[in-house]
Amino acid sequence: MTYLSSNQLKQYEDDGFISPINIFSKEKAKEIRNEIELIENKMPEELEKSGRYNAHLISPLLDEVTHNSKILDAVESLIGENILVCGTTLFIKNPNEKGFVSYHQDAKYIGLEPHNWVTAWVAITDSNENNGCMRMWSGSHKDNLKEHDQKFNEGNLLTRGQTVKNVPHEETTPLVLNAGQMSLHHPTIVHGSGINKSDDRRIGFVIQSYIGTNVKQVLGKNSVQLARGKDSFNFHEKIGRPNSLIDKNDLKLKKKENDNLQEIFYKGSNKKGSY
Ligand SMILES: O=C(O)CCC(=O)C(=O)O
Repeated sequence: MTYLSSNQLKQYEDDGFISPINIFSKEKAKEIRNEIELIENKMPEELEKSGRYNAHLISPLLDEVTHNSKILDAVESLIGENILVCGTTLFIKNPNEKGFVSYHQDAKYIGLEPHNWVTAWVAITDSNENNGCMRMWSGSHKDNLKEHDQKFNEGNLLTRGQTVKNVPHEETTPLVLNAGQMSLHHPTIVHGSGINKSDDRRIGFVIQSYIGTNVKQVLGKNSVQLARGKDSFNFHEKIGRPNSLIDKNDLKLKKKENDNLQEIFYKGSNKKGSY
């Protein structure tokens, strides 16, 4: 099944991303935002810092997004019919905070090889130039992996402040999305985002990433969910889907997964420097 037109497939090949893609209504997006904020209110630390990873394991609505058939149809057109969910991240930028994401390539630090995977960025709120939407360096996915500085800079939402130098910011494309739309991006495209200058939150729920069953984790270990098709490679441990909202056992599983992820994200880190 495909949810993408031939123009969109060409956009992915030429530019390294596809945007925007309609997935669900604004009303559904609001319902999801409410569930995220309910978790934040009940358990203030649960979605902060490294807690922002794998919220789909404790939120039935984020789980529903992760396994949404329109998203999976689109993903299938890019990586094939056997699809695993490797993890998710909530990228939240609150107004009056200095959160930004430096220009980087996901494939540089995620450890997923070969690059038969794709990242889906789902807008839970509108995302635009004023509130710090993602910006893509079109065509940069065709180059080799670039050197990244590790800046550990304040406000940077990346664990090590991984930064590609000399990105022509003026030439990058802003991915403007309405709540309920998504973009898809290639593992090697250079991308980043600026700070939120609006007076509301910018919330992106990112499936990072959907991987083909032939993809290995070469920097550590992380578990996966089967999203579609079958897995005849069995490279990864499989985990289930949430029992209910912030279930006790699901919270433990999320913690375990996120501890493993920290290992991967800090691998190769030599404090400040390049890699
Ligand atoms: O949400 C953002 O601003 C950046 C997200 C990102 O870098 C990603 O999804 O790979």
